[in-house]
Order: sequence, then structure tokens, then C-alpha cells
Amino acid sequence: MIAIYPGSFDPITLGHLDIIERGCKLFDQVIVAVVINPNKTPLFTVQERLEQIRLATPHLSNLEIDCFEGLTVNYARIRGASVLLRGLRVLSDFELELQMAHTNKTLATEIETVFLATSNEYSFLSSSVVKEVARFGGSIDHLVPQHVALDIYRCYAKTQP
Ligand code: COD
Repeated sequence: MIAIYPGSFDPITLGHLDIIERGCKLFDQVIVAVVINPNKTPLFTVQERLEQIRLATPHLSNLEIDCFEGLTVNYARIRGASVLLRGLRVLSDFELELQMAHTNKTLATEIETVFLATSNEYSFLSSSVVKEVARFGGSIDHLVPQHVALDIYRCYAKTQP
């Protein structure tokens, strides 16, 4: 069974990585799919995010890393996937995730959304939190893979006066 794990991953955090590793144990193949959204201004380009994910996951042999534009369910169909993998952290995630899952179900009845509950230690963690902490000079070494922390520190060092 193939599962797509779609997201922005701007950048990948240890919370994302935890979902990826657990997903790889559950499914034959997991495809981490970075969305290409021309309407957003991410910190990292799609190519940079793909590389960050690749460097964080050399130990996962049934993982593929890709990007896509347009509807997630269309991409899932093209890739022959029957599952969309998503992570749930707090109650506020649930509302948006449920809306997304229901929308996707109306678009593709054969594709199921499967939610994995966050591991306790990552329940507060998001890409936005990581960027905010780093922007104001805090340490993010315990929140993201080391190479990602270095990328983020470099980004914000450039913007310091
Ligand atoms: N612990 C567990 N899970 C986590 C953690 C954590 N610490 N941090 C993030 N996650 C989960 C999120 O809950 C989410 O499920 C996933 O990881 C990815 O998170 P993000 O923030 O990187 O990505 P999102 O949520 O911005 O991705 C949104 C999509 C790109 C999937 C969505 O916008 C989309 O499908 N776009 C394509 C257009 C489309 O198909 N639209 C119709 C659907 S409504």
C-alpha cells in the first residue's frame, strides 16, 4: 500500500520526521510530497526542502521524496497511492485536518486519509515555531535535524543588520 505524506515542510522538523518514520513502518511505500504553492513565500525553495528531507532520511529504504503542484488527490492518483498520511498535534489541527480529509474524500472516494497522533515530545512543534524561535536568536537544535538548523541559522544571519 502506498501512502502520500503531503505538506509544506518549510522546513522539515523532528515532528514531521517522526510521522515519516512511523508511516514507513505501516505502509509498503511512503512518498513525502512537498507542495509547490506559487501563492506562498516560503523560507526555503522547493529544491532546498527536498534536499533537507533527503538528508534527514537516508535510513528509510521505502521512502520517496517528491514535489507536486495542484490537488493532492490528483497527485495521489497519478502515483497509485490509496492513503494520504497526516499528523495531528492539538485540537486546532483537528478542525482543519477534518475539513481537508472530507474535501479530499468528495474529490476521490477511493483515497483514505490516515491520521497519526503526534508523539508527546513533538506536540508543540511546527515549522512556524521553529522559524520564529530562530528569527529571535533562540536555539532550535532540539527541534529540527542538524543540517536544517544550520540552514535556518544561515538564513537569519543574512537578514541581521
Ligand atoms: N507532530 C505531528 N504531525 C505534525 C507535526 C508534529 N510536530 N508538525 C506537522 N505535522 C503534520 C501536520 O499536521 C500535517 O498533517 C503534516 O505534518 C504537514 O504539515 P505542514 O505544515 O508541513 O504542511 P501543511 O499542513 O501546510 O500541508 C497542507 C497541504 C499542502 C497538504 C494542503 O494545503 C494541500 O493538500 N494542498 C494542495 C491543494 C489541495 O489539494 N487542496 C485541497 C485539500 S483541502
